[in-house]
Order: sequence, then C-alpha cells, then structure tokens
Amino acid sequence: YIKLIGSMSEKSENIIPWFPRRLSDLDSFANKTLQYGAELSADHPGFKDPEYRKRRDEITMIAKTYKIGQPIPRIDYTQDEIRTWGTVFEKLTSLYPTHACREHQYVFPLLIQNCGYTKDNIPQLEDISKFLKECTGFTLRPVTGLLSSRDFLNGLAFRVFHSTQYIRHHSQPFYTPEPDVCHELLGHVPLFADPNFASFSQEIGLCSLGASDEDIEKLATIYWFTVEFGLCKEGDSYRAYGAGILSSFGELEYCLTSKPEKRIFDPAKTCVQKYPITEYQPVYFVAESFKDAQEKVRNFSHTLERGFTVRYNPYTQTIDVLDTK
Ligand code: TIH
Ligand code: FE2
Repeated sequence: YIKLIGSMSEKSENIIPWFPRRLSDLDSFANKTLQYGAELSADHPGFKDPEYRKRRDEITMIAKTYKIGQPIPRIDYTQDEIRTWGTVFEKLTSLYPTHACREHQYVFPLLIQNCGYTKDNIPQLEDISKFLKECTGFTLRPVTGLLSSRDFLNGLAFRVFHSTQYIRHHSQPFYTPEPDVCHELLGHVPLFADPNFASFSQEIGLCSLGASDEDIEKLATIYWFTVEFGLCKEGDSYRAYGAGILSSFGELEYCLTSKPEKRIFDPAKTCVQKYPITEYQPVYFVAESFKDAQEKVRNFSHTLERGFTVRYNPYTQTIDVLDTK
C-alpha cells in the first residue's frame, strides 16, 4: 500500500534504490549479512577458533528468525563468556570517569540500576531495548553479523539499532576489529539513551534512505567518525563519545593522548577521510555538541543528490516522502 510519487518513479534515468518505508520492512535485512572481508578476518583469534565459531552460530540463530515486535530471546551466557565480559567491564568502567563524555557518564548508572549492567552479568538485549524505548524511542534488533552500510544506516531512520548478541574471543578482550556485545552494550547503548544523540543518529539514517551508493559511502564514513569514533569537546579537553573507542580499553586510553591527530568535525571533509578498520585510528574528528553535529549533517545532506526529502512519522512508524525536487 505504498505508492511512490509519480515523478519519482518516472525519473528512469535516475533510479532510486529501494528503501524501507515501514518498520516491518527491516525484517528483510535479517539474512543479508556480509561475508567478513579478508582484511577483517586477517589474524584475529575470533575468526579461527572452531569452538568459538560454533557458539557464535548458536547465538546468531536467534537473529536469523527474529521479526519486529517479538521480544528478543535471552541468551544463557556461559561462565567463560561472563568472565570475558567482566574483564572488559572492569577495565572500561575504570576509565569512563576521565575519558567518556558527560552523556555517557549520566546514563551509565541508569543501566546499572535498570538493565543488569554489572561485572558478573551480561545484560540482555530485550531489557536494554525496553529501557531505550522509554528514553528516546530507540529499540534494538538482533543481527547475525555485519549488515551492508545501506541497511544498517536505513535502520537508524526508524531509531532501530542492529545489535550483535555474541561476545568477543576471550584471548583479546581489549580490542576486536568487529562488533560484539561489549561494543554494543558499553559503547553504543548509553549514547542512544541521550535525546540529542538519538536524534543526531536518526538524521544520518534519514539521509541514507534511497541515497545513491556513492552517498551511502559518504554517510557511512560520517557514521564511522561520529557514532563509532567520535570525540567531543568538554571545556578545554576532549572526551570520547564514539562506541568503538568506548568499548576498547586500549583505544580509549590512546585516543586522548597527543599521538592521534584531531580535527574539527566537518561533514564535507570528514566524509572523504580514509580510515583503518583493524587498528587504532590515526585521525579523530571532534564535535562541538550533538546538536551542532546534527545541524551540520542536515546542511550537508542538502548537498547530496536525492530528488526527494523524507520525514519519519512516529505515530505510524513509517517514512513519509515529502516532495520531489
Ligand atoms: N574496536 C572495537 C572494540 O574493540 O570494542 C569494536 C569495533 C568498533 C567499530 C567497529 S567494531
Ligand atoms: Fe558499532
């Protein structure tokens, strides 16, 4: 029952990539995960240990059959998995007071109170998803592995965050090149409870709907340097808000030293910056505030080629296509 506006579908020389218009359209992403690139699988222990791979396959079964609206099944984590979580949890929480941004520090105690965040317990996606929904309307969806940038960013337009449910390999707890529960729950979740950050993230998602492949690449790079690896200013010092740094003890310490370069966040420049995916970042971008970053991304989006604008309708949880240019 969704009709595209006449002139939009008639522009045959300029075909608009399909995009989700309703929340349940996101169900179609479930089995479209990418193969790990050669780069990523290089030599990390998590890719090679057969017993570990087997456990991951068990956990990702959940994501394969999950449909929107269902409660996210709980995982009975093993003692070994909980030990890995505990190691990461203790180390990271010792750095947050001096390294994490204000918003992260505000939310963290609420997660301890409401979602079972402790050293001895891996919190469950279902409990967190309910909590986030009450804070900002964000919800979690379990995912088997890496989605394409397009699918992943499209989810954000609906305030849906695709989250892994398995944990990193126990042999290298302080850095992994791929997402896992430590990364999602300690890095991403606290920020999605912040209203300004939530709306900044959704802004990137809205820009990605029906965008060209080239523009998706730019938006994914902006996402990388903000939601994943962003720094922000607090008074005279820098703090981390990017989930990739907040979930890696090694990188969290490193990012605030004088070793890496720090530049002001500017979408037009940030969107073409190259970055490594299996080692610490050589360059970080610093945001003034989430509100400021959102405005910059919105202005930047006007420079992208897309013949229409979109608006999220929270009452129906659908995307309204507003007009054609
Ligand atoms: N490097 C992060 C960590 O060790 O927690 C995980 C990831 C960040 C970005 C993509 S995967
Ligand atoms: Fe992430």
